[in-house]
Formats: sequence, structure tokens, C-alpha cells
Amino acid sequence: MKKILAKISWFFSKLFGRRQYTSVDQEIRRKTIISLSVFTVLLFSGYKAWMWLLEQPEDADGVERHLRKGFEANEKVFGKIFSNQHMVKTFPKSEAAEKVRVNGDVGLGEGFDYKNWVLNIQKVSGDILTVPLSDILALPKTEIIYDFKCVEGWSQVSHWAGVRFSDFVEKYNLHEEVKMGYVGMETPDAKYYVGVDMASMMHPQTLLCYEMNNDYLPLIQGYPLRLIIPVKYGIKNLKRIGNISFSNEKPRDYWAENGYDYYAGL
Ligand SMILES: Nc1nc2c(c(=O)[nH]1)N[C@H]1C(S)=C(S)[C@@H](COP(=O)(O)O)O[C@H]1N2
Ligand SMILES: [Mo]
Repeated sequence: MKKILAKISWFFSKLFGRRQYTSVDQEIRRKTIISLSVFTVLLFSGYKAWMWLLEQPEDADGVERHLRKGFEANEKVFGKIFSNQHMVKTFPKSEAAEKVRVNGDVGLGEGFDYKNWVLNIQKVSGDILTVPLSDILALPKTEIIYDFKCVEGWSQVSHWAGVRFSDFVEKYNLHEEVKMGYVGMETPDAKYYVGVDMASMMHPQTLLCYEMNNDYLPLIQGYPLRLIIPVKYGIKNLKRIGNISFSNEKPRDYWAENGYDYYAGL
């Protein structure tokens, strides 16, 4: 063993040691050997790393686990830190669109019994709290005019009003509930559903919204109650809320299931 080590150190001292060169040829040869060895080592380690990545097990949806970890880390940073700690820019009423764009009708099917609608809140105790529209209309009203953004690439300044989710929480003593990490919401028929992190739900611009342009919401825009959550893309702004629940696991989310970022933060 000692002999081998001595041989190796002799080789390296020859290669890198400070010496007088007898010719330019020798100097060139030495530099070529060094470059070739460095290149070989880099090539080999690159190949090894690539093979290692290929050998990693895949998730059910075919995404390499280690790449997936990268995505998830990004989601955590961008979803949690950036999206819910700032106020979204607001606009004067004069800039709000009169004809508000309509997009997405999943869960807004025919046969909705709007006269008997109530909001169902699943409490952590297991009890269900039911709140009729008249009680929601009686809570303090907050308005917002902001640039609503859809992931499909359009945006529009629009004018909404409703009760802040955080005010609703106070009014109905949902203090145990908001200790949880996420809020799950779905349409009465459960066909469209979203999950939102608690910090974004408790953001002062997040509304349980019942008005657009000083009037009730049109049916296609979520009458009687929708979510307006300016720190998120349109996909999270669920129209026609039927049920609300709380959990520490991520609630199911319609567009996350279809490959979009779970947090969809702005
Ligand atoms: N119930 C329900 N809510 C929904 C959708 C949907 O398909 N069904 N689409 C979402 C998307 S992608 C967007 S951009 C907004 C559009 O809201 P608007 O129709 O009021 O413009 O609603 C969101 N909420
Ligand atoms: Mo959207």
C-alpha cells in the first residue's frame, strides 16, 4: 500500500511539481496531460451523475423523484413566502371593466337550487355550521378593484365586494379551524374544488364575494358566493362556494390535479 502511495505521489510531483523545463515541447506535453486528465474526470463524473439520475425511481405520474423535490421546494418558497405577504395593487373604480370576462364553468351546471343555497362549514369538531346568504350580507362589506389574472394569459381590472374571509372567521369563531394549514372549498355539486394555504386565505384582500360592479354576482360568475383571492391566479377563485373545510394536508385541487402549480400564487 505504502509503495502504491509513493508511486502516486511521485507521479503527481512529476506532473505538477515546479521544475526547470528543458524544452517548450516538454511544457506543452505536461499541460496536455493535465487537461486530458481533468477532462476525463469531468466526463466520468458527469456520466455517473446522469446514470444515477436515470436509476432513480419515478413517481406515479412519471416525474423523477429528485426533480420532483426541486419542484416542491420551489412551490414552498414561491407559494408561501411571496404570494401572501404583500398587498395586491388596487385601482380606482373608473378603471374597472363594465363587461367582466367569464371563464370556466366547471361545477356551475344546470339544476342548481339557488333559493335553498346555504354555505356549509365543516368545523374541526366535526359539526357542520350552515350560514344563509342573508347572514353573510349582514357582515361588514369590503370592496376591491384589482387586476384579476388568469393563467391562460389574460387579465382584467374588475370590481368585487364581499366579506373578508378573516372577518368571517372572527364572526363565526373559527379560531380552531384557522390553526390548520389549508382551507378546502368546493362547489355544491363538488365538481370544482380548490385548496388554499391558510396565510393566503387570511390575507386582508381575500373575500367571500357576493357582488360584482355593485350588483349580485351573475349565476355564471358564482352567484350567490364566490372566492376572490387577489394573491392567487384565477384558477383558485372558486365560483359558487358550497362547502368549506379545514385540514393540515393539502385539500384536493382541480387544476393542481391537472398539472398546475398547487399554490398558483402571484
Ligand atoms: N366553479 C368554478 N369556478 C371557477 C372556474 C370554474 O371552471 N368553475 N374557473 C376558474 C378560472 S380558470 C378563472 S380564470 C376564474 C374566472 O372567473 P370569471 O368567470 O368571473 O372571470 O374562475 C375560476 N373559478
Ligand atoms: Mo383561469
